[in-house]
Amino acid sequence: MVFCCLITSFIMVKFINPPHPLGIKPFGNAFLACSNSRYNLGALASLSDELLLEICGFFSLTHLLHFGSLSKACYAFGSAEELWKNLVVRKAQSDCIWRGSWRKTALNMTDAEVAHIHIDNFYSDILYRPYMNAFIDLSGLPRDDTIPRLSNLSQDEFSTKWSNQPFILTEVVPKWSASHWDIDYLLEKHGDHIFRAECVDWKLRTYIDYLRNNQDESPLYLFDKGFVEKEGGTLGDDYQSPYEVFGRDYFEILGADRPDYRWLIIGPARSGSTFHKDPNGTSAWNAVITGAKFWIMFPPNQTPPGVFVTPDEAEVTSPSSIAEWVSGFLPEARRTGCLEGVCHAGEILHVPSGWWHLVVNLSESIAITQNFVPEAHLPKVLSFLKNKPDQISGFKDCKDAYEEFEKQLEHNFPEELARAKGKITASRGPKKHKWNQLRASETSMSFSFGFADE
Ligand SMILES: O=C(O)CCC(=O)C(=O)O
Ligand SMILES: [Fe+2]
Repeated sequence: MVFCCLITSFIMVKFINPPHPLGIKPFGNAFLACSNSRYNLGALASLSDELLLEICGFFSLTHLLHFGSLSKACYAFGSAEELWKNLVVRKAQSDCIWRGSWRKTALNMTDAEVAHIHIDNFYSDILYRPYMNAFIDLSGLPRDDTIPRLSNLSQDEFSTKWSNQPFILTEVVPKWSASHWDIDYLLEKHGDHIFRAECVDWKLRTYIDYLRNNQDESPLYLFDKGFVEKEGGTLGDDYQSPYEVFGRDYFEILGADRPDYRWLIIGPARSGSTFHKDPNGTSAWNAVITGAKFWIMFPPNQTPPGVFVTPDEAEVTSPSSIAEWVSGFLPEARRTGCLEGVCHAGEILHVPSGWWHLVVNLSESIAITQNFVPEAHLPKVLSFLKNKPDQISGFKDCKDAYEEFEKQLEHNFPEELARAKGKITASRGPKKHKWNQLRASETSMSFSFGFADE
């Protein structure tokens, strides 16, 4: 596979390149090949691979099956897993049985029923790449831990020194009994209960079958915000206000009206979260119960390489998968100075308000994350709720989140509210004429018009 290098040569991260199960090769190989089975597509051969896949995306299950039986080249397109995934997701069955691939699941096929077809001389990056990305070698990712690792921290140290810094707490034992959770325990308690994993609501049992047997480039990630209240209630019993280090969470005063704030997270190796900032200006802790997570973090004002954001940060665009970002941009991220580290089972990572983060599970993992508002970030959260109402998320019925939060703070914590408002005003500084603003930024005078990452 000499010309694999055409698409993989610029990739610094190691991939174990197994042959594609249908024999599809990276496009570069076509330049030295004597024949190309793409021409079996007939008139369709003039369309780009992207367009062909797009068209196949409109087919029903039966039409996709028929299209795939027209020729080997049609079979190559008609077997693309993303097409079958869409069909399964559209059907939205909570009692779906995972069969090891999206195609087999959609067609409810066992391995014995699958035809073994080999397509010679077929070259396509768009069909080969997702398969290659599923074989990223994660063990080569972690380098030096640049996220500080602290064995312990007092509430006071957190609020005075660390509320703006990522860190990993290594020895703080949470006040919960979730530390004994593992997949078998969760299956026993909740195997037949429905959990949310991105675009599907599946029985936990089905999700675990998927987790243990899939070759997706970006495996579905179980991210369930209702785990504490889940029927049977045992997860809720195990989960009592876990960490003192982070102090008071000011969103607690919103009671049942607070936005979504805690999630059970389960995923296989390779699953994870692409670059984002946490919602509503909140901070978060993320506690790993089993497995290990690799974190890359950037401060609020430093947009990660390969990530594009609109000026108001309402829209974030980044490569389609974590493997794609890692292979294309990790070296540059390291050059520009990201923070990185591995959070192991029993450890908790702190995500300060506004920090960019990308997370990838190095192995099958269970974690819990909770978002909170420490006093140090009250000004940021208030500013966010006031200035970005269109980006507020996770509130249920609250009409004006800012007004409600301000009212509750006024009632319960008037001094903290006054201090926060004072900081917001101070950070805006005196109003300046546009010309003076421009001069100030040109001469690098320290002058800010709002919170740095707003
Ligand atoms: O565990 C993960 O994938 C990351 C979740 C996350 O983004 C967070 O805890 O803020
Ligand atoms: Fe996050």
